[in-house]
Amino acid sequence: MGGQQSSFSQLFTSSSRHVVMLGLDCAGKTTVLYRLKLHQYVNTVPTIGFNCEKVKGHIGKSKGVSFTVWDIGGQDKLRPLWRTYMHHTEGIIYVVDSCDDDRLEEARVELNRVAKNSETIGVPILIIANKQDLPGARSCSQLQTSMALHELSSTHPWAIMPAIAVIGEGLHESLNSLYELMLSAKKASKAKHKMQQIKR
Ligand code: G3D
Ligand code: MG
Repeated sequence: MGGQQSSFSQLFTSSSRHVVMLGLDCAGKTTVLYRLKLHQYVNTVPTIGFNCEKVKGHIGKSKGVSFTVWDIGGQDKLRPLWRTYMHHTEGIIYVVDSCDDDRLEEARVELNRVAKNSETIGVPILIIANKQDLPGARSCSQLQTSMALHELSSTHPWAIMPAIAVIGEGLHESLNSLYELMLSAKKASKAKHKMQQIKR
């Protein structure tokens, strides 16, 4: 199931919110995408390049809202590609394997790199603390501390949500949480623009 199968003419419509999903390889990004899209578990293979799907929000403010979600391959040799997909994105989902203590530092460094990229400044970031079903999974508050998420606050609205992508738990809640951040960011930017106009 690859992005190549998607119709590009359908993807680039303003009626759909552009969201990029990033994270290390094996964090569960492709599982998240196809759970959101198909409401079933899809046996994934390592993503070479990207997958892209249109997904509809199911709950809260995101209910009925259409999202175009890009799932970008997370292997280290593919990470330079992330930059390309961050252009014009309205929201970022960053998936973390909550059990993979050995790679938590790598996940923190990569998230930091994303946050420092000038293309993403001000873009809301929703961190998914995935694989909460596994023994030893770190809680959201533990990840918040160990990944120093407070450092994001100066440049990005952000939130962290727990999930079990294999059964779909927490995914629509996460999408809704991202959408709420996107709405607040839009409101704040509109207000700032208005203030600047008044000052002139
Ligand atoms: P990626 O796209 O980020 O590289 P994938 O990750 O979606 O391909 O998932 C990597 C592996 O993690 C897959 O297992 C997948 O089933 C598993 N996984 C994803 N989400 C969860 C979860 O919530 N809980 C558990 N226990 N496993 C999860 P395989 O065995 O196919 O490599
Ligand atoms: Mg993948």
